[in-house]
Amino acid sequence: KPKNFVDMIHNEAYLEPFRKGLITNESLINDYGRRIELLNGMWSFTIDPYDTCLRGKWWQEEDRDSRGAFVPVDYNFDDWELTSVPSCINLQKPEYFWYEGPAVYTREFHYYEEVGRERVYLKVGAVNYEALIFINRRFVGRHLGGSTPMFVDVTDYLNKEHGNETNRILIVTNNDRKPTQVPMHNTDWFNYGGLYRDIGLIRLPKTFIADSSVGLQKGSGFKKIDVSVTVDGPEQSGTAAVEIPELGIVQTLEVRDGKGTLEIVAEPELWDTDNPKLYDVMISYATDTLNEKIGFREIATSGTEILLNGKSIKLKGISSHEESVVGGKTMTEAEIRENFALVKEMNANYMRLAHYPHTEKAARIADEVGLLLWEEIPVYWSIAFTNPDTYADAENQLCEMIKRDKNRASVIMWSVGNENADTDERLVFMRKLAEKAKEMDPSRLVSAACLWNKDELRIEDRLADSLDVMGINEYFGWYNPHFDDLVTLFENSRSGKPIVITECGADAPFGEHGTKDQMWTEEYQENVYIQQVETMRKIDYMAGFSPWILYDFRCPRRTNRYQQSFYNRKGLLNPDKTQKKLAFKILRDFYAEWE
Ligand code: GCB
Repeated sequence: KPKNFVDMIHNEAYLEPFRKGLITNESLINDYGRRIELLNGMWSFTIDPYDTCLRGKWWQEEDRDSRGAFVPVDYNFDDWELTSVPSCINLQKPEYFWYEGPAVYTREFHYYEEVGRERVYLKVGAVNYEALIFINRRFVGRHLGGSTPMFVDVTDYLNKEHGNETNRILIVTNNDRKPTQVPMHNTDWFNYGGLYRDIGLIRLPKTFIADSSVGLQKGSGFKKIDVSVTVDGPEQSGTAAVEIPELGIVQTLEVRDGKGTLEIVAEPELWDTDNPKLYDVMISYATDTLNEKIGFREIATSGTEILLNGKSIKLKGISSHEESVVGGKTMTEAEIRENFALVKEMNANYMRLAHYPHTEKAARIADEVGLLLWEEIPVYWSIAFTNPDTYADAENQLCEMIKRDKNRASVIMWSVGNENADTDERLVFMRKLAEKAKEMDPSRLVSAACLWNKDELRIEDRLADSLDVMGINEYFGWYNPHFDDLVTLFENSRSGKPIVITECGADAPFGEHGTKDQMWTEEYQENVYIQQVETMRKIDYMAGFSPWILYDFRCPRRTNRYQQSFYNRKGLLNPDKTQKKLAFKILRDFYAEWE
């Protein structure tokens, strides 16, 4: 608590207690199948551009004066406005639209302890970019990274009396853009802020299954399933049980020092995009049981081909941001399903979830409907590649994404970045990330959306040696006017590994018509797609395609008043997805026959 007024307004050390490095997640992170008691709903809220909450230590709520008023005198959570959680600050009121900076959310809740489930984790689905969590006047933890969840053990922070005692949670969010963050201060998307995914409590027994992976063993001829389990709590050694009722599997697994693995001989029906078969899998240990739905499939490469379950497959896809005109980054399940239905309508089987981890609900739904996914961390453009804190932040986001989604059959690729110039510093930084992804998950492919050699018109990037699949962003017909150069680029690049065109496209607001030579018209965009797919047809080593982008998205950099009005217009649909542009059909027809 500040000693006096002068201290409070002048003391710039107010942030120090919270900035002791990066607080990474505790062991639990994949909460699939866990019951979550949501703390969503109406929260007291204020934007706090001058960081007054942290300076004045409002979270300590310590004193009341002789009148019963909070000290410092001029704040009271109950007098703040209410906002609904989850949501993006910027869409709550017109005057918050361009807001970037600190904000404070707080609410009270009751908590009654349940015998046998005494441990409690708080899950914060996502906060962009920094979250400082306080419960009952104590600092609980900090999370960095705008798109991955935070799980923290709050057992010792809660009031568990069976009386009327309440608990107060207070979260300071901050979506300031900074050159040392991941992404840095300059991107091509809107910087929504706030507590924008679900938040809630997860009750667990004292010893619980903190992590598990279940999947087909790579190279086993689709005949073996690998299971691994990590437990947390006092019972570090014992026996876990694994059941897959539909396959008649009931087996045990020995856990020693908190870890155990098991190889099961089985021939499950394989998951693929036409037959997204999921099995119920139950893992139990001590008094804890975890239920997952798992699809068994194998993803691999051979030469320039990508193989799904041993068969060559073309990734017919489209890129997408996580955005809705109504909710910003807060996407409803219905909106995710709507996007996936559009992808299916396009005869596609694949989606690039750009440029940061989307909600885990996306991969869960993709498992169910049968779509392949590329997931990515926001190592975008010119990251502070020489800064060790920036690396730690990037790696943390990568690990959180992999831990969160590693049991999803739909996810086939981890991407470690997008359009980063091929410098020595970047090579060191991103190679380390690629190696980390491989070490954590050898069963999936690692990629990045790379630049290419513009002088020699050749697909060339030193990071390629560390990647399974090479992604290429190219904008022939838009940023680069000479379409013939694409043919030369492909001819000059005899790749030894699969290449996916991760981006290409052109801007056109829906309803803007003209000739195919007039930029910013649907006809121009359509013609770019026509030329692009004609060229693609001639290239035998092309393994996938995910043009930019399914629908138009908000972007502060796009300032052209008539054509853009703060939207990137490279979508195949308009921002609310009610209208398809002409190019949609070109891609749909191409995918119907591309083999
Ligand atoms: C790119 C970026 C993407 C942009 C796009 C564009 O290469 O990867 O984030 O939005 O170009 O429209 O310029």
